[in-house]
Amino acid sequence: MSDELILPFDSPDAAKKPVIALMGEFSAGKSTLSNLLMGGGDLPVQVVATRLPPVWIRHGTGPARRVDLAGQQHPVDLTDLDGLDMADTVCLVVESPQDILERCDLIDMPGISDPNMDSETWMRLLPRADAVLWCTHATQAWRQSEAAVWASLPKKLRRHSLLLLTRFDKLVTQSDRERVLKRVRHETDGLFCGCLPISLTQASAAEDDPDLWLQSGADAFARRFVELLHRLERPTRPDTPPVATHPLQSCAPQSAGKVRPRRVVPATGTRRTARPPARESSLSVGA
Ligand SMILES: Nc1nc2c(ncn2[C@@H]2O[C@H](COP(=O)(O)OP(=O)(O)O)[C@@H](O)[C@H]2O)c(=O)[nH]1
Ligand SMILES: [Mg+2]
Repeated sequence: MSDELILPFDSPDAAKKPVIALMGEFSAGKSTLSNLLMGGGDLPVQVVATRLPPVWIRHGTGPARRVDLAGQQHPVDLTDLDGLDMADTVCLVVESPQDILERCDLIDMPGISDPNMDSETWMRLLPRADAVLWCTHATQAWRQSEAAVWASLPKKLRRHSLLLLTRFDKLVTQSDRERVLKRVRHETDGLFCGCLPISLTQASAAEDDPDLWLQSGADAFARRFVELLHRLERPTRPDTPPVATHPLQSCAPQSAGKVRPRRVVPATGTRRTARPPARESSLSVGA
């Protein structure tokens, strides 16, 4: 894997935000997860379509563009991606003013086994990732193809990456949930810093329903994700104030143990300490 690639938005390491790659098989929920992280998202719908190169999502309000292999940027029409020159595309860059993007960049990767997408396409961007959120279908979780790809990726990613058992709502009985979670946790022991069940569709539908948010597993995930970002944040220049926002504040408990779904609120000033461990949700069997 070469890191000779030059990206137009490369910045000195000290000023770099953590880069979080969303990976997994086709249809595992990567784009749904990126929408959830964006708080419902305002990305054009085409960007969550299939058969796309990696989509690098950054903070800003600039137009979408394509980055070619030489690091040059070209305007791109997100409503008409059919003619995209995949062979000469490193990624699409999409900007959004969402608060979470003040804390990290997201890369929505193509499916790992996508027959229409050379794995080189996403492999070449991986050296840029500080952590991976790996989505695996709960009903067929942690296939050999996933284990093989993950084993081939840099070991340093393991310390900060989370495995998400998506579509956990598809496992109906509690015993199935416990069985699958136990098996996957056993099989991936030491390969991720956490393995969490989540229903992305329930979480997306939770809106202002704190119970559904908790039940979906999103609350537990949000806590772990905030912890992860906190660990990954690099010190910026000494005269730079600490990060101004705290993403996924939804996980902050309110009185009576309630949570506030997907609100992003300003931080109180200093950088926060690690968050308390996740509370149990109905999906998180023995987290
Ligand atoms: N029931 C259920 N459906 C999900 C969940 N996550 C994603 N989906 C659905 O699975 C399909 C593929 O999701 P998508 O995010 O596009 O997958 P991607 O190919 O990994 O980006 C979409 O129809 C989603 O609504 C989940 O947790 N539960
Ligand atoms: Mg997708």
